[in-house]
Amino acid sequence: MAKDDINPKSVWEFFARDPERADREFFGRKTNQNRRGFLKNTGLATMAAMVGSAIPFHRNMPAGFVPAALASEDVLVGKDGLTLLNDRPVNAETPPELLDDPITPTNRHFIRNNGIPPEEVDAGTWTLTVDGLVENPMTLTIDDLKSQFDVVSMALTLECGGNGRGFFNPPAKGNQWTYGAVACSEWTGVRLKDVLQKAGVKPEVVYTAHYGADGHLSGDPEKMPISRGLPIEKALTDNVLIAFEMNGGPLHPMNGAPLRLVVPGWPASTAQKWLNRIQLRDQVHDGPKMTGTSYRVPNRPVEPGEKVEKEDFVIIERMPVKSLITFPANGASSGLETEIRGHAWSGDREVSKLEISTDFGTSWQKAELDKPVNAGAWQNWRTTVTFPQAGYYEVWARATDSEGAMQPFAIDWNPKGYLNNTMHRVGLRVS
Ligand SMILES: Nc1nc2c(c(=O)[nH]1)N[C@H]1C(S)=C(S)[C@@H](COP(=O)(O)O)O[C@H]1N2
Ligand SMILES: [Mo]
Repeated sequence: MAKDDINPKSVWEFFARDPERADREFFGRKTNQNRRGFLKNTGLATMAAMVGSAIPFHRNMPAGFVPAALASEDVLVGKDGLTLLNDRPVNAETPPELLDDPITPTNRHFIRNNGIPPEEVDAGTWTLTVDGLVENPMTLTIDDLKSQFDVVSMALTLECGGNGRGFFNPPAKGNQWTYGAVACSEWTGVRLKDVLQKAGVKPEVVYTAHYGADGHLSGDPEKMPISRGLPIEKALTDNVLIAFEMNGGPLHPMNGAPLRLVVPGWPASTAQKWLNRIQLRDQVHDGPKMTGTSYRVPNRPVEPGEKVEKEDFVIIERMPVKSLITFPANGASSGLETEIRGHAWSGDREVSKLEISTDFGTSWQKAELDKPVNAGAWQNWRTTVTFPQAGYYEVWARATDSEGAMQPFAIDWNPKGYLNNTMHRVGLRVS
């Protein structure tokens, strides 16, 4: 990397891959025994220019790090108000009150990365290979996808399997998502089904395998951060898309530009970003994050903290019934009367009822609940509540789906902290 083509993104990327080398090459900083690197004049000037100010305590800076202001602002370019959980890899969630729109704008869609996104993507030359157990293996450009298949737009809900993990006790390792690893944007693309059918699905196929262009955190080009798949029956449903647009514009770079899968209602880990290959297999796919205990839960209820044997874990398929209160925000002040609103969803099913309680679950009132705009979209709901007097209240929301499944009050614990669909609670100060 030449010093004169500095831009924050590439600086950040470089530091993310190999901080000590980046320090050395970028700022001419050498790491000594006590791991503190002194910036030389040019390096110091460069860093100061990037953070927009002189750095009085620069001698105290440890080696191999990116100034926090630079890192956090930089990785969330094009996002608005997201909470950064982690910057290597980048993981950011959306506070519930910023998910208030019926359709999630691109700048509010959460980011869940397992690796390092590809640096330079060119939608014009990007290709998707469809191979494995197909009659006609194909390699298609995005223009080929647009010209050879029906282009469709759908609002589709993506939720990380680990959304809500932060509330598990005993805690589970991994990103401590609270509420906001979920979104419902409008995606434009072609149906996975149409592409697979054109390629010709051989009778022995049981599973898909998805591959993307992001790099492993170790920098090892032989390793992939994640490669998951779907049972072929799910892959052939109508609302699994290969998407090249999001909310009528390009995909955000962190949400998989220029091409990704969108798999509504299933753990969003199945929705490969920076998609460049789909392979059909005659066995359950065994890529990274597909095996072991990744995206798996015990095949039976377990005690909190219980040790579960690997062979007792099953792959998560549909996501459970859940809802979110997006207005008012937790901790807000309100008058005696206020509107309450949010969204509800249940993987592969419809939500049939949304109720709210303002008296800690003693009584429940039904909210007005919209039909999904299409299968796979979350459902918007709203209601007005009148509080009997001033004071502190909690609004709780619970959804019930078409099969009668209802959100629980307490977490059904599992070792990896998946599938937390407990009721959302919002505290209000009423005056
Ligand atoms: N190539 C690739 N695809 C990926 C991932 C990834 O790290 N790399 N993360 C997956 C996970 S775990 C989730 S929850 C969703 C998140 O999608 P988003 O970042 O667009 O919100 O992308 C999935 N697809
Ligand atoms: Mo995820």
